[in-house]
Amino acid sequence: MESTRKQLIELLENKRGHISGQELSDQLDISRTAVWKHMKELKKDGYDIEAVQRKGYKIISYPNKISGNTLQWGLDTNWLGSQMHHFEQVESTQAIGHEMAKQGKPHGTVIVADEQVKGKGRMSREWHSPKGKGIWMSILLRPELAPIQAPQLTLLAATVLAELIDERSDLQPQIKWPNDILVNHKKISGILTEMQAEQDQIQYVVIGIGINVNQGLQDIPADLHHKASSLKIESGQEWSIQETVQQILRIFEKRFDQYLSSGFSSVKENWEHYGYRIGEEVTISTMKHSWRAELIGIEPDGALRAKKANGVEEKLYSAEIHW
Ligand code: BT5
Repeated sequence: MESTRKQLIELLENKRGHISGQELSDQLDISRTAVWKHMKELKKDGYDIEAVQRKGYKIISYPNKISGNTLQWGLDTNWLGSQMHHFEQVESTQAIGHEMAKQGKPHGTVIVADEQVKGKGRMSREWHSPKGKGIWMSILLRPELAPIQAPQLTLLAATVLAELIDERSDLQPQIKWPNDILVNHKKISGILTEMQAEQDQIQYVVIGIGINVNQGLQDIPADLHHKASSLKIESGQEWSIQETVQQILRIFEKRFDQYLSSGFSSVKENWEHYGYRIGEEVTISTMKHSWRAELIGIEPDGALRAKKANGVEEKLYSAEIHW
């Protein structure tokens, strides 16, 4: 996203020594006062900027804290993240997503928090979201889709995260239907899609994405050790939260636009590429029943297709999978 702020950073970065206020004002075509105001904002966002009389400005160090501004710098999307709201601590970014939707915030608004104290999973389960260790983010969308299509957005988000991990590392991400991203059989990430809809039209959707990024084992509750992990534990290195958020948004925008223009088939293909235990026998359970079946893939509408031992195939819209 081109903004004066972004251009200002680039000018500061590209100059070896100091760059004068006059030069910045000429190049950016803004007043000296405006330059000074931007500098104040940069400092607020954690940039350490040296200002020397008659020489000008120079970046001494970059922020290591995230803000709405730092998340937007270097973000090369067209609409996703055009409004970026960052919070240090929230109960849940989902709740804020709903509030912002009701306030009329636009399609593509993104909410990111350093910490959630009431992070939630599906069916009111808890989502552990420790401070500064992961990506706790909600995306507000206002798509012209029917409510029945909303689950497809969960699958789309899952493919985006799998693609990101695939692009950025040697890890082999897999998607466990419908919303878990696994690496080495452990859950790294979960997605929660919530919507407000009229009978045949979605008003808005809030897609919640939780990714365990830089947790060590000690940052993961003991009762989850057997089934949860983080990108850092699995890859052996720290990941930049800021860059990772930006990459997710870039891939998300691309895949979402593609989905709107050419339908669910591209998502389906991508999903099946990463699908976990496809072709294998698993246990499927709903509130009432539990049975063994072979996972076949997903349907053109996103439902899970499975085959029972007696050969009968079934379509599932909500269920849990175990093995
Ligand atoms: C999910 O639910 O996987 C959806 C998680 C969505 C979290 C995001 S973070 C941003 C946004 N704001 C929110 O408040 N939520 C969204 P589900 O499939 O129901 O899985 C929940 C289960 O995963 C829990 O019951 C635990 O067993 C396990 N779990 C909890 N925290 C975890 C974590 N950090 N990593 C891996 N597993 C976890």
